[in-house]
Amino acid sequence: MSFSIPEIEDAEVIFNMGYNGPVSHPLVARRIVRAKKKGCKIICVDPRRTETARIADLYLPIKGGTNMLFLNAMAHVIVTEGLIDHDFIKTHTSGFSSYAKAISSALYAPETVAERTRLDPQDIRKAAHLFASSKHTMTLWGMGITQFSQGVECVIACSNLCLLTGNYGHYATGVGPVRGQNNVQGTCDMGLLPDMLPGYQSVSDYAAREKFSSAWGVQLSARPGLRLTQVPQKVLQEKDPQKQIHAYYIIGEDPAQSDPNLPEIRETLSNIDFVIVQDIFRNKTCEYADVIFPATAWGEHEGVYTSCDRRFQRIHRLVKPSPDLKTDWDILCRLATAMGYAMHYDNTQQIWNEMRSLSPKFAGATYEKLEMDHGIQWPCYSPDISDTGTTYLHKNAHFSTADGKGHFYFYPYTPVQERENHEFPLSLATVREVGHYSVRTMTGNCRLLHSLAEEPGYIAMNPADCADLGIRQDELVRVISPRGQTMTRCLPTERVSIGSTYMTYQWWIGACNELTSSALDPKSNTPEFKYCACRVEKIDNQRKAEQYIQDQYARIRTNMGITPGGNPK
Ligand SMILES: Nc1nc2c(c(=O)[nH]1)N[C@H]1C(S)=C(S)[C@@H](COP(=O)(O)OP(=O)(O)OC[C@H]3O[C@@H](n4cnc5c(=O)[nH]c(N)nc54)[C@H](O)[C@@H]3O)O[C@H]1N2
Ligand SMILES: Nc1nc2c(c(=O)[nH]1)N[C@H]1C(S)=C(S)[C@@H](COP(=O)(O)OP(=O)(O)OC[C@H]3O[C@@H](n4cnc5c(=O)[nH]c(N)nc54)[C@H](O)[C@@H]3O)O[C@H]1N2
Ligand SMILES: [Mo]
Repeated sequence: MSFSIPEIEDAEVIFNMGYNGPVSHPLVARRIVRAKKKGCKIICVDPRRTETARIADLYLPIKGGTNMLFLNAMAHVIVTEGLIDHDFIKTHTSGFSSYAKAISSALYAPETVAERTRLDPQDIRKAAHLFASSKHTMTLWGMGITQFSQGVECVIACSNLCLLTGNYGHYATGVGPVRGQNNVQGTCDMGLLPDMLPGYQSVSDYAAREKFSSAWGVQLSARPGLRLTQVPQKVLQEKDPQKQIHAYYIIGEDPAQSDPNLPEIRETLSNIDFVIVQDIFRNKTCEYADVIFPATAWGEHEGVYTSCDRRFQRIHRLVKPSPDLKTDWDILCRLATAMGYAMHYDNTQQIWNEMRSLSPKFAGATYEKLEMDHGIQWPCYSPDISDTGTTYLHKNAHFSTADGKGHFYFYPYTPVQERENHEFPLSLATVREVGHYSVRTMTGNCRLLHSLAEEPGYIAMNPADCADLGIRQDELVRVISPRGQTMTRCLPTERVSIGSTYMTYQWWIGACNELTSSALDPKSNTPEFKYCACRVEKIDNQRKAEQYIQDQYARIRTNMGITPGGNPK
């Protein structure tokens, strides 16, 4: 994220693209509401009428899976109607002329994309004018653009809009990928990306690799590792024994619930010789584990989390964990030592200081400074007290590229990988709900949240589609895709357009990942969670179906070690 979360309140225009703040990040959403009260104009682009759509000045109900057509049409209007910031483009960017030529093609005129995006061309023109009307336009995006087979390119297309209009490099402007978990940014910062060492130093960078190799006393490989979603292919299809995966060490992830195409994931997990799961609860993946390492949860350990605006935040132990639990870092040290590499730290501060000494971007973020105020935002280069970190990136529009300029890249539209057809006439997008969190191990073990929403969740559908199928609110229905099927309840709602359906991925029985496809973005390997084809079937014997749900739930909870009251054993 190039700006800081508090800056949202000073935005003059918010371009909210495929992001559902009120459900996913209520505290961020509150800042959007505060900005609106101060006069900020909101553009919301989402196929579903979300709460942000409700308060938006301009709501564009885009057809799912057509983001690039729309983003290119936005750029087309900005370029062809002369809304660009000439000085900014001349001084701070490169590649404009070839980009402008491609984007000016009639293929991207709002009138040309209207039918496929299902948007009114006048609304696209209005949105482009509003975007370009301010130097404090902030772009917020979420999984509604990244969880597609053309995710990365759409992110770049959003960045192009900021470059075109001079919306980079000063206060309250820029790009905002509002990230998922409290520490998903931190895992990237610390080198859990397969091609990066801590501090965004590439494994292919010889000098960086040598620096880490000598600090750790081992020779590091220049070959990037694999990504989570590449595992099924490496287990099920790889013929070369040297490249097959035989062991899988899973820390704080529940692929048997959260990965796409669960029938394929189950086959994958069953075919791996050795699986370790390290978690704070028994999750679905534990069923496939040879070894389970129980770890401490937040509140039981020390550490640092990074929020999505690059802010390192020190966390403290509040509760003493039970003696049979260890922290994640202690388990890793013991495992490494048992495997012949003596890894030892006395505490998290030692780990942090070693990491700072090897990562220039983080070098100045000492524990002492993190304790002051509200943490430190990277980059923070000097331990000197005067270096208080960086609130917004690319100051004075100087970018961290070789030539210091922002680069334009043009991408044509790539359609989604699976479309509605005769057998599967509806589209399915999978999203989140406010009362539960990802794989629900944490919130599903909380009795209060239990009472808000229960298994097997819902499929949201347009009332006209429900009427066609003769299904009513709360009735159990079967949802089927080319990969599998699941059972859930019907939720008729006008927020969803005809022909499209929505499920949340929180449910153990109504598990939408039985249906989702494993098509990936070729650049990030992120799955196309937001689009596949499905059909919904009425269930005649509702009593039997209700009984099935109860039996299934009892079985799953027993497997997970949860007693009927919702408390873990
Ligand atoms: N309560 C709760 N909060 C959470 C989570 C949770 O499970 N529960 N999970 C956390 C995690 S891991 C993450 S990554 C974040 C994600 O936060 P968000 O990105 O807000 O999550 P989603 O609901 O998956 O998707 C956002 C929106 O994309 C829209 N969308 C679908 N298809 C399209 C499309 O083709 N174009 C456009 N423009 N929009 C589309 C959906 O309708 C949805 O409103 O939330 C985090 N916060
Ligand atoms: N259909 C569909 N599927 C999706 C998505 C979607 O939009 N649609 N979104 C995707 C996204 S963006 C994400 S981020 C993933 C999330 O999916 P996951 O990462 O699998 O889910 P989480 O609930 O975040 O947590 C995973 C596990 O971490 C454990 N855990 C929590 N704290 C700790 C800890 O301190 N230490 C250890 N060792 N374990 C801990 C939890 O108990 C849980 O079992 O789901 C993805 N799957
Ligand atoms: Mo996420």
